[in-house]
Amino acid sequence: KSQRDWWHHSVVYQIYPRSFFDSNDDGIGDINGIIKKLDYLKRLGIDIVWLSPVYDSPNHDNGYDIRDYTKIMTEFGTMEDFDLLLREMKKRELKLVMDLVVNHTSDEHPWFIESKKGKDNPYRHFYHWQPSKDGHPPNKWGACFGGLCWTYDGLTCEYYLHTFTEKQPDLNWTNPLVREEIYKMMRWWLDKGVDGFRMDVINFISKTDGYPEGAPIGDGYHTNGSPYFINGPHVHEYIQEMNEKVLRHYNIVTVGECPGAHLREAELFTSPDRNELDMIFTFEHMNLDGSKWAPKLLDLRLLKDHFTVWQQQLYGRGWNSLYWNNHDQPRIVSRWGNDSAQYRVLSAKMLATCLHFLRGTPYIYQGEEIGMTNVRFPTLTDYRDIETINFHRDALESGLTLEKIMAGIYAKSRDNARTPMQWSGNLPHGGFTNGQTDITPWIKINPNYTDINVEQALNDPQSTFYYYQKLIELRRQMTIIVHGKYDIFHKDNQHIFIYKRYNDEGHELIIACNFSMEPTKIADSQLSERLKNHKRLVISNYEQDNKSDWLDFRPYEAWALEI
Ligand code: TEU
Ligand code: CA
Repeated sequence: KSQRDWWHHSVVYQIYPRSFFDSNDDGIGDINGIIKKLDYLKRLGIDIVWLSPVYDSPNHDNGYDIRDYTKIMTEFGTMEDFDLLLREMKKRELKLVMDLVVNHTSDEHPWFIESKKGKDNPYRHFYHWQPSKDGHPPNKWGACFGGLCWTYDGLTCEYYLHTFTEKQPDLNWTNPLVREEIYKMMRWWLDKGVDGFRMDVINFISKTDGYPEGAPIGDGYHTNGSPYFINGPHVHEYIQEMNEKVLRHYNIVTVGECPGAHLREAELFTSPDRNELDMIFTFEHMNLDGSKWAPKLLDLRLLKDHFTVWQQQLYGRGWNSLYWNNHDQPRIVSRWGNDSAQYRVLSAKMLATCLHFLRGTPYIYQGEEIGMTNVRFPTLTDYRDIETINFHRDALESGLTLEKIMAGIYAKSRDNARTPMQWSGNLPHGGFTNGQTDITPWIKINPNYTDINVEQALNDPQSTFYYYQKLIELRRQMTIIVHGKYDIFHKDNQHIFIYKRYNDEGHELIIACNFSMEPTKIADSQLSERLKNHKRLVISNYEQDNKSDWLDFRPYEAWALEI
């Protein structure tokens, strides 16, 4: 069994290929670009790469709308390039996790094209088709990126279901033929030698029979259908079947992306004796700072409670994934740290400390390791993300001021994470593409690449990069980080997150992070005394000579002590 649990002590790096590295100067990141940067990843020390979709796609949602599951997107390269990537990764003992997008396909997938042709088409029931109800759509569920979940098709006079955009029709998982096709495709990739899957919105695949109407959501028209398609009635049955027919026959890692999944669902998905998945991405902590487009300041106590519950309750019952960032989230240093010149590096290291000493498998999103920040493009024309574009349109229609709209976009747009990777300070594109001024990258680079870039980070021993490198190395050296138990101190403190990792043999680490730019002191003489008598300073984002009180924190100070 333990040989199959390698992902317990692994660190994952997520690549969003379109924005990673462009090897042929057309302004779009590609597979050969990834191959060129494998030694960089090796140097960072990660074990696994999760690759966002590289499959053939019309790119309405940047590859999360797949037209052909076994063809590589032309802009990214060829299947030969992919095979070479896999070989080069194996050579370096790096594992490759593919994105598996099977809640929906593109509307240009041959299955959907067939499905549209007629009610008797053999592919009709690959998707969710419904007749109108008294001249209206089957219900008023709002779709994830705006508009209705149903689109009418004039040829057969029926509606099809899409929980995302109209170009992403949902597959009908009640149909065993659909499931078999998906399993076949998964085996095809696994037989090639890939090491697992990150499963896109996998807890959306089962819909409640009859598509019941949801509660009004307050925009005057749409309703909330999510109780009927998130964590739906048969989802665990399907995943157990997928496990039985595919997953268990390979030594792989699986992570389910699960918006709206809480502790109970996490346990159901990841408890080893249920034979489903290895871990899930929860969104609980991502939803603590207000709604998507109307962000609020984070109350640190809520974040501490979240981690405490998950760390303690999943112990021995399941497994956590640990993340601050991905291609859908704003940059963490801008979000819960401080991206000013004075505090950017300090706060990026603080956030890394907080996350990387927890129990679970950590995920690093490209650019996080050099402290890349959010971007502020002056107008909508520079944005590419379909969610952002749709929000802008709907918000304007609903009468929101442009100022408020842009404030929401600056804080939360997914494009914050999707600007090109900042490899160097070289003009004009920061080393992302070597195309000259006649080439524009598919999305503009963050203008701060002149200061924040990989070349700079590698030349600076105090950089965020080397701090991440050390955290990764520590996880490799110290089993307490992988397997230790967790407890929290001073849970009501609003600025400091201080917790311990420990085992029954008396091994103990205490980790502390000041989430604020204020110097803060915790009055706890007993704890202070224990900290003074520590065995070893494991890591810190400040120099720690002549420290008199470990509970007296400077702005964004973080440290870990072995007790
Ligand atoms: O994201 C699922 C998801 O829940 C997102 O809608 C998320 O809430 C939103 O992006 C936050 O702004 C997955 C993929 O990660 C995302 O890129 C895709 O667009 C989406 O599924 C549809 O495939
Ligand atoms: Ca390219």
